[in-house]
Amino acid sequence: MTTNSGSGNRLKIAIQKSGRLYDDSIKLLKDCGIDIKNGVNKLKAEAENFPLEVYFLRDDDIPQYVEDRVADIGIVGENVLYEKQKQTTLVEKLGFSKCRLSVAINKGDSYNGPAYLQNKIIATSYPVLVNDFLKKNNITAEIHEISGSVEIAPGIGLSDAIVDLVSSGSTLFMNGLKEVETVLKSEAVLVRNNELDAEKLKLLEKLLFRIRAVRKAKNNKYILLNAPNANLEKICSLLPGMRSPTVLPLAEQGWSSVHSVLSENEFWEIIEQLKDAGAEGILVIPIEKMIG
Ligand code: PRT
Ligand code: ZN
Repeated sequence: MTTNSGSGNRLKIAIQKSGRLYDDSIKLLKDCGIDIKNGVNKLKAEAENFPLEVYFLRDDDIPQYVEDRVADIGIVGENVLYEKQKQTTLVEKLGFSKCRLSVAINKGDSYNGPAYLQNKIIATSYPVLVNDFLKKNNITAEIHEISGSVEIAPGIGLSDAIVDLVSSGSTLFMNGLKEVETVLKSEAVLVRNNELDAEKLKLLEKLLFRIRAVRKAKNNKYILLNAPNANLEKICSLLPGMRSPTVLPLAEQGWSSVHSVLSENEFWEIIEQLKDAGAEGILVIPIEKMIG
């Protein structure tokens, strides 16, 4: 493969051309300060302010292109990554396009674990992952591979069960099916070619540094509040901050302004405790980037 079109020093990233991964992939790059001009139906685009070249592809093809180093890195769902079994390295989970690959059966049937599937016909677009799942559970079943609308297979008598991606569950529900077992939990991930040279790895590190700062910021909020000095110690103990909270005196005697950072997970619980400890005028502000 010749890659010498003056782009040797650019990191080549493959992202989905259109579909469920597209918007969040572009947004992630944008949040990392990387602007991409994507002409309609273009296969390739160059970032303006980062040495990055973007290839727009079908998600199914991304693992192969990364293995072959047509692209140095790629963004793809774990479901596709593991199904395709290409030689790539998972660099980072990206936290979007979350879904699960699940077994679903007719709503009225009772499920007694994977043994339910013994000698049954299973329709799926993920034969490799289903085969692994069956093997792991010592089940023999027939896999019927179909590429789309898997959820209609039981209704038209094509299969007894399906294994398909689920997010809200409404597709299953509308087709008279119920989800009974998770085969794989999936989200978008960043993958890379196994043999990137030092220069490409350095660029990848640079990109990764930005991605982590963006993701960390998304999971954290900046919080400001007014605290009566009498309760300051208690309030500060609830707020870890990046190092420790910032405390500034208010013009009003006996009160301080406290600034800190809270993670999304513990957010509501800590807000309650802060109020109980006498905090007032609590402001919560999104953080754009978070370093360190
Ligand atoms: O054209 P190309 O091949 O690139 O795209 P595609 O049509 O193969 O993929 P696309 O864009 O539909 O999905 C891309 C990736 O998004 C998948 O590989 C998953 O990693 C991820 N993802 C997240 C999902 C879903 N959620 C999802 N709900 N992919 C598909 N679905 C489908 C599912 O197959 C089912 O038909 O949505 C339906 C179920 O959704 P609910 O909400 O009704 O449960
Ligand atoms: Zn696809």
